[in-house]
Amino acid sequence: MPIERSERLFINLSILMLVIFFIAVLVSAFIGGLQVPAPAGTIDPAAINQTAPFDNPGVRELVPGKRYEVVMIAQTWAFIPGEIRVPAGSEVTFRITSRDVIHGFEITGKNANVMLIPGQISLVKVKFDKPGEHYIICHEYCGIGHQTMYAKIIVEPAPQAAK
Ligand SMILES: [Cu+2]
Repeated sequence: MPIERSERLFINLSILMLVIFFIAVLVSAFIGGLQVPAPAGTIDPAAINQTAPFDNPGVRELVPGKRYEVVMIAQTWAFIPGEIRVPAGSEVTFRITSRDVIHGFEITGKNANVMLIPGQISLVKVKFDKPGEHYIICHEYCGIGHQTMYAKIIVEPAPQAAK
């Protein structure tokens, strides 16, 4: 059965678009550092205060000056802890959950953006190369105090290497 010329053109355009989008996915995954959210565990939101590690939120040093873990709780309308200090050149894994409603987690100037769902634990890995300040902001509307919900990340100059 012959295919009409205009139909053939649209079939070819559709195939071309699939190829372009597939290449875009590969580029963002391998060059853009795309992080696909993966389930990192579940938690009973009512028992956060009794469940490790969320019973003790804060910054943990895994490898001094290089690798850190931040255990963080989002709740209306704050992130706990509200201020984080790490040295430049460190890789930080954020382990976050929400105590009450759905919150957002975005780090300004970084490739980090997840939703925080009560009962779910999210993991985000971020590298901080240069000294400076970043903000963690909530991007899911979570009530009348939503616009005040943020935390600060202070990236301090790396300590001089011992000679
Ligand atoms: Cu919010």
